Amino acid sequence: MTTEEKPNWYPMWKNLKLDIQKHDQLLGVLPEIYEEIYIVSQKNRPQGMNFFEFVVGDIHGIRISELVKAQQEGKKVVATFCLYIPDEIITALDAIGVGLCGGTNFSNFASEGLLPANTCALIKSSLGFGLGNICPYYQLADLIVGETTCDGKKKCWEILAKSKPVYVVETPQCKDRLQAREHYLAELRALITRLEELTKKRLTAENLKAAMEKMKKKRHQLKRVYNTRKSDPVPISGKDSLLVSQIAFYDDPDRQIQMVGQLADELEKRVKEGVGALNKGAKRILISGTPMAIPNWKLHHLVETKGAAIVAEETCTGTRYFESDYNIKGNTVEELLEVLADRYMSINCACYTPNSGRKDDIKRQVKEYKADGVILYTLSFCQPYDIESIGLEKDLKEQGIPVLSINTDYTSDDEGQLNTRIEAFLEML
Ligand code: BJ8
Repeated sequence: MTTEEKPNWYPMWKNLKLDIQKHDQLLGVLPEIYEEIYIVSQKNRPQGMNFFEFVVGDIHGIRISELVKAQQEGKKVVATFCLYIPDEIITALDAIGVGLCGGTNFSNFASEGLLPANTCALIKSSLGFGLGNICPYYQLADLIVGETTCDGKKKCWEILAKSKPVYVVETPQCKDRLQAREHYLAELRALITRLEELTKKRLTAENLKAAMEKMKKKRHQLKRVYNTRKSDPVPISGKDSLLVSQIAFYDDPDRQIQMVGQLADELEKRVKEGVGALNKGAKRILISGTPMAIPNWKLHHLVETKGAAIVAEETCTGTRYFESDYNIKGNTVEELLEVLADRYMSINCACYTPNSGRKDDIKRQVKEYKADGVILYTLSFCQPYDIESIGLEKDLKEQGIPVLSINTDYTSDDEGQLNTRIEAFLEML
């Protein structure tokens, strides 16, 4: 099977003749996409991006060796797909958490026949990565922890469970209710029991507190990077910043604290010196919507190659990942779990009803990041975000905020149409 028989992702895929079912060939492909799609047209990049470039170029290299070594030493690898599964609990039990996802359609062949055609690209891609044995992170996972957010993911766990141990956390649907908090807490306790069985470790107030401190520091460094994007000129492109967030999901947290921290130092210096990755006065765009998993850089590429700057992403691969914070208060596991529950349930995902907090987040971020306009980004067939985008578009426009709604997938089929719409939107700002 060649890529020519498959839907294209970006035009370069048409020229690649490789057997996409062969994992070793795929290892060489990601850096190639990265070179062709990612690097092109990026200027005046921060030096600190060298590390992140290395990590994405080596996506199946050093980190995978580290995970293999850790497993040989008795540690467990726990894979998750959603922000509502607390990294703190996994880390406290001395396991390694990796956020899995899928940002390309080259893995779809492996999920064909298992999912309806009108399934969101992220689910198709993620399942394909797992079932097609393409992604070594799936292969290494000792346990996959799913959740009951959207319907597509709920059904996806049943399919994945045929080939991997899967545990599903029942996340609540109406988070504003008191019983939703109690339910989430009960689900976290059940998750802890499952993870304690897996790791043969016990969750204590001490190890949980230490993990909370680590995750807090990691998110703080990402927040520093995002804060620098509030300046004009932006010291880092949206594309680079997105890559930094994407890598945060699978790289070692201690290394992330160090390397994202170093990048933030450099960006803060750039801000003081007025150094930009895009021109001063460039149109400033806030993206809001569905997550963008590696190597989904499509929208950032299309917007920033037109000279505009993406200044923030109100997505799970953006501000939703790090904005909610906590004060680490409490001396018992129960008290700390309550702090965690409040932190996680304050993330505003469209899978909740109602989800009015997201609208407030977008309006606040438009001000904070001085955005000239908002692009509402929805992966095709993602009903929760698709439906929310209609009301959001109307509401933001009424507030005088220019909005462009984009519904797309991982193919390049709509690239011409998107270019026209984005150009018209930027001209209008
Ligand atoms: S907290 S956004 S990571 S659920 S795009 S698979 S919603 S059909 S990813 Fe998500 Fe957690 Fe929410 Fe974030 Fe379903 Fe939509 Fe696909 Fe999605």
